[in-house]
Amino acid sequence: MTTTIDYSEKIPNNVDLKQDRRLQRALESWQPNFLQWWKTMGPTLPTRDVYLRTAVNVGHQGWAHFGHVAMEDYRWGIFLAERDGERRIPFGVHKGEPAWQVVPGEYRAELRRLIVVQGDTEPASVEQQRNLGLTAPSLYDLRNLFQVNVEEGRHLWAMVYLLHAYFGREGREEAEELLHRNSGSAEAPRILGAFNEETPDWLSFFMFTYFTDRDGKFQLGTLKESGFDPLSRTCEFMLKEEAHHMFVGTTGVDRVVERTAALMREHDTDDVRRFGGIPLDVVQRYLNFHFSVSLDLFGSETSTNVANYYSAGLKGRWGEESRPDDHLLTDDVILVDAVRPDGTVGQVEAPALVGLNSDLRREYVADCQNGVNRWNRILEAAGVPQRLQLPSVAFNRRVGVFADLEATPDGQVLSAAEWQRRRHEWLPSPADKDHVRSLMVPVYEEGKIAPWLAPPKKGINGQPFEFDYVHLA
Ligand code: BYC
Ligand code: FE
Ligand code: FE
Repeated sequence: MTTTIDYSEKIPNNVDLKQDRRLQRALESWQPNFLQWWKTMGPTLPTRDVYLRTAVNVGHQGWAHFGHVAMEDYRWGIFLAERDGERRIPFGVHKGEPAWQVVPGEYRAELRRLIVVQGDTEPASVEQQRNLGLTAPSLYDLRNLFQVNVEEGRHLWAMVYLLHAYFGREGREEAEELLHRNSGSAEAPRILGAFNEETPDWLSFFMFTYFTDRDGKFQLGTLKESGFDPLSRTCEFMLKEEAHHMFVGTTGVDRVVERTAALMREHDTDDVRRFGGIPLDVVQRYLNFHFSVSLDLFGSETSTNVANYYSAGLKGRWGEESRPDDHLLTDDVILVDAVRPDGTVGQVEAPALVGLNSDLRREYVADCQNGVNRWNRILEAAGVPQRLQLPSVAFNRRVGVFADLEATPDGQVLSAAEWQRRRHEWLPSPADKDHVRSLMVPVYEEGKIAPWLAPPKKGINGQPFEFDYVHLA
C-alpha cells in the first residue's frame, strides 16, 4: 500500500489500482460518464483556470498542493487514509474483531445503502451550486466555490470506488445511478430532502456550507468508525477536505454579519436594505431554513435502521472511541426529542440503540451553536444589540416526530393554518429572496468585493485577498 499519489495515472490513486486490471477498467469506463456529468451539471461559469488545492499525499504533513489548474483537468482521484493493520472494530456485536477488509455477506445490502446515500449527496451539492459562479462577490469567493465543487466531485469518486471495488455488478449499477439522479429533478430526485433544495444565492451557499456540509462532517465521522475498513479510511480522508467547506460557511456568514453590523451602525438603522446590505432578520430566516432542513438529514429521532447499523458495526457514533461505555448499548437509554402527550415539544426516554440518530443530531446542534456564538460576538463587538439564534428542533421539520406538527422557532406549537399564514416571519419570504438576489452581482476584479459582505481576513494558502485566484475564460 503506497501513500504517495501517482499523478501519471489516468485515475490518480493510492490504492494500487494498476494491480487490479478489472477494477481499473471498470472505473475507467465510469470516468467519461463522470466528466460528461461535470460538463452538463457542474459549474456553468466558463473559466480558464482556478487556484485549487489538489491532494498529493494522505499523510499529516503537506497533503495538498496549490496551483492554477483548468477545472476540466482537475485530477479527481481515489485517496484513502493510511491503513492501520491492527485496527479493530470499535463497537457493536463484532467489537474487538479485526476490521473487515471485504464486505461481510450478511451486511452487504445495508453497507451499500449507506454508501449510496452518502455518495448521492456529493454530486447533488455540485448541481445545487452550479450557477453561483455567475454571481460571485469576489475572485476569492469564486475560487472557494470551485474548490468545494471539485472536492465534492472527488467525494463522489470516493464512494464510487467503494461501490466498484466491493459490490460487484450492483455496485456498478449504483455508480451509474449516482450520475442519473439530479438535484430537484421531478423524475429522479436526489435521495435526501436538503439536496433537492435550491442554492440560488451566496447567502444560501454560506448557510449550506455551514449547516449542510456540517451534516457531512458528522455523518462521515460516524462512518469513519465503521468496521468496514475501506469505508473508514476513505471517510477519514474526506473529513480533512470537509474542514475547508465548513470554513467557507463559517467565515462567509461572519463576513455578511460584519458588513451588516457596520451598515447598521453607520446609518443607525436595522433596515440596511437600501444601503446594499442584508438585514439581520433576513440572515436569521436563512439560518432557520438551512438549520431545519439539515436537521432532517439525521433521520427519525428513533430508528431501527440506525440500531441495526450500529449493532452490526457499520456506522458508529461521533467520537466512538472516547465514549465511556460498553460500545454495545443494549442496556442503555437515551433522551430523544418528542412531542409530549399535551402536544408540546419535549423529550422522552428511548432505548439507546434506536436513539442514535438523536445522539448524533445533538452533537451536531452543539457544534452549530458555536458558529452562532461566533456571529453574535461579531455583533457584540460592533455594538449592535441584536443576536442570532438556532431555532427549536421542532421548527420546519419534514422528517421524524415533528414532521406532522408546526412550531415557531421558539418551539411553540401552532395550528397548520396559522403557521402557514405566518411562515415568512421565520422562513425567507419571496421579498427576502428577491432582495438577496438583487445584491448578487459578480465582482471579478482582483482585490475587489461586493458591498454586501466584508472581505476575508486573509487569503488562501498564504496568498493575499488581492490575488488572481481565478482566470475567466
Ligand atoms: N430526506 O429510519 P430513518 C454530506 C429516509 S451530508 C429524505 O429515520 P435512518 C454532504 C430514510 O432514508 C451527509 N428521506 O432513517 C453535505 C429511510 O428510508 P428507507 C450524507 C429521508 O436510515 C454537503 C426513511 O426515511 N451522509 O455528506 O435511520 C455537501 C426512514 O428514515 C431523510 C449520510 O446521510 C431525508 N432528510 O437515517 C455535500 C450518511 N431522512 O430506508 C455532501 C448515510 C431519512 O426506509 N446515511 N430519510 O427507504 C445514513 O446514515 C442514513 O440513511 C440517514 C437516515 C442518516 C440519512
Ligand atoms: Fe462531501
Ligand atoms: Fe463538503
